[in-house]
Amino acid sequence: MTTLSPSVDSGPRVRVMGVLNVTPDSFSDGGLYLDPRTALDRALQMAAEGADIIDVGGESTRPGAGGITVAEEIERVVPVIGMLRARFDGVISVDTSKPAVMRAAVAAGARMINDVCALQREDALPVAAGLGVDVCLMHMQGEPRSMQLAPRYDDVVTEVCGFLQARAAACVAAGLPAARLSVDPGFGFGKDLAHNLALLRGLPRLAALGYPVVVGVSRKSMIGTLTGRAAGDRLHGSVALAVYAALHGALIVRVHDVAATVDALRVIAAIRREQGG
Ligand code: 9MG
Repeated sequence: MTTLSPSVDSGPRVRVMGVLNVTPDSFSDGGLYLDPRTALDRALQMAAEGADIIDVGGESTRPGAGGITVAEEIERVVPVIGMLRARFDGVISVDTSKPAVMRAAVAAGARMINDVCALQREDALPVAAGLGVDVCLMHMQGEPRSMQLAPRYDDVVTEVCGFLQARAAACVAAGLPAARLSVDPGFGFGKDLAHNLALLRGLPRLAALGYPVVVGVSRKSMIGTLTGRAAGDRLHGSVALAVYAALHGALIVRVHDVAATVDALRVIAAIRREQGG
């Protein structure tokens, strides 16, 4: 039996999820990939750079974002997923909270649902359970429109762990196998800088829940606060946090800058292999 903690165990390879926002208004790449062909090219570029998963989203979840209709969201993501399915062997994930979008995306070839609402919307849980795909359950306090106004916790790590554990239990009770689930503390979703830093320190506790932990910090405002840099200039901070997350229990990192992240993770994987062997 190993006595190594997740932070020093050589562990399984950390997977890279590339972000593809087919939206006009996402915080760092909004408007760049609204055209399905341009979106496909970007997805194929991330695949060539080593992405294991491509996460296709049609609705921005940045702080202050408004909503769009089901039809608009399907119109944005389904053509891209359909074209990508024929050209990419890895996992296509759909970033949505809407049951009808989940159904349409899986019919087009998605094999994972990334839900920032953790399947709490009406019908989302039974629909996802019936689709037979993997699901990432993310924590968010509040809703995108207002979540950053005054986030408050007594103990952010304990509360986020408790929420994710309860949502995972609800999924299993609804027939979604535990082996299909991953959990994500939702950096920046109703969290200030101190909450985000506490959650990074608390990653081993999240990993101890027993589900793969997904971490999405790429280009987020916490990096802007720490470095003073704009969203398009946060590569170094993003890679540093992806490496930190990988060393402390994350099994999937959700990133915009795939090539740089893959290189960094390859380097630390080699060190960890030596340590493990
Ligand atoms: C859609 N989306 C935006 N940020 C995210 C994050 O941190 N995690 C996950 N799972 N999805 C996210």
